[in-house]
Amino acid sequence: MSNRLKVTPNDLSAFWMPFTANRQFKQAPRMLAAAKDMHYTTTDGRQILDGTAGLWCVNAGHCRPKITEAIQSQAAELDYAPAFQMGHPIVFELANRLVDIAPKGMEHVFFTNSGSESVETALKMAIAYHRVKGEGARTRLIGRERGYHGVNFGGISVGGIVSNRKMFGTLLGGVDHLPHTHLPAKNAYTRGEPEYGVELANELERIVTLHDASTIAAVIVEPVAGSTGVLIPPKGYLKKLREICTKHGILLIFDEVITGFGRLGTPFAADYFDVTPDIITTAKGVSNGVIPMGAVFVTKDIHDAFMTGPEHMIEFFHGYTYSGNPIACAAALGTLDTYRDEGLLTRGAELASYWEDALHSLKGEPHVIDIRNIGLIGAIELEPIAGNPTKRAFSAFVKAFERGALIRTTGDIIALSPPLIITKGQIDELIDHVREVLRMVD
Ligand code: PXG
Repeated sequence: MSNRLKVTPNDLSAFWMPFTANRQFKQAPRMLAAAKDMHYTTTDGRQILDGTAGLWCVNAGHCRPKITEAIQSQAAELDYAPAFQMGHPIVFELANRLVDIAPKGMEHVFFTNSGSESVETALKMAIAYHRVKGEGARTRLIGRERGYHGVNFGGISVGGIVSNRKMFGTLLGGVDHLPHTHLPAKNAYTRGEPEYGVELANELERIVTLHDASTIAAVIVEPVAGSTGVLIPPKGYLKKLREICTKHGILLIFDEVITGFGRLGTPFAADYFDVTPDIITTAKGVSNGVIPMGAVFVTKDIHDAFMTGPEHMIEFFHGYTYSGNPIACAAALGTLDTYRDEGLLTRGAELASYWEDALHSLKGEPHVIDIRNIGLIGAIELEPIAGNPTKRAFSAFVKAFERGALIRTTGDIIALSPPLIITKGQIDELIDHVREVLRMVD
């Protein structure tokens, strides 16, 4: 560890931390100084088992050599190239490599710098697509309750997490929401996809009847809702959504920012559920979280619809200064090499049943009211403390960190999503940490 990293800053006030209880944190900071493979090292030298792949992004584990080396050499060779009206070779190489592993039908890639930007890009593409096809009245966007699509205005408008919305005014107009699919009374302790709830997809028909299909551009859902606390789609639900969208000429967007790049044991959730959307938004795992990057996959039909008009004209008035940044591309190529060489995009499938059994062994532990899992994702829902929601899970998070495990909580739900390199022994270790903290918290 370099000396620079050993120094703990003594004034924490200048940095306004994102999605953080700033005052609590600054009283008792949890500082990470280094990372390798499955572990973080804290500034006081403790090893922390990473149960969350950072924030669902470090799918290949930490400080992997191919990624580190790719970034280092790219930074010394071509640091930045203008993203508009100019190109550089590896952004094209990366797009091809991504299309090669993408679900069938996804033939083009648009680069962004985050999941939030991928979502905004997809929503704008959907609306503009209908317009270039001569259906400019199709502007409505349909999201889902409890959905998380990042923090920009489009994303929070189609999203369905109230605390992310209520402070920010009127949001985008012309948005409606499907009901969420969480049915604990019927589906608690389901292993994998729940039995009950496919009929909730029919709510889309009701929304279409209300607004008329001719006004609706797209439906956006997370195939597995992550941030809200891991909601796994009921059997047949996503297929049903696909059918209804196709019937009414509505684009289906899968937000795979979390599920993309091996999280479910398949390269993408579209592969897992055998449902092909029209647009897939990704970020996080595309570059192993190491350099910010997002990628939006689209079908040939969508891409080609824009390729009309005079050839010197820009076809899509959208893009970011850092779209396809060379160093981010190098990181992504190093990431894809690591995934390929270690079989990580399908490793989750080999571990899924072990993971499932380990998680469900927590049934009966104090406060547990539901356990859910799919691929290498798990959630343990806790009974909230009466009058003090989120406190119990937050205490579990703090205690787990003190014991040596990084877990993630949202509301009173513990969410787990380890790097895809985790061993069976480390799965046992992680679950034992959770078991112990459940026995410790009030
Ligand atoms: N869509 C989905 C489905 C996401 O999960 C985003 C968009 C936004 O990505 P960016 O890169 O703009 O943050 C996300 C992000 C958590 C957690 O603990 C989840 C996310 C981010 C941070 C924490 O559940 N998801």
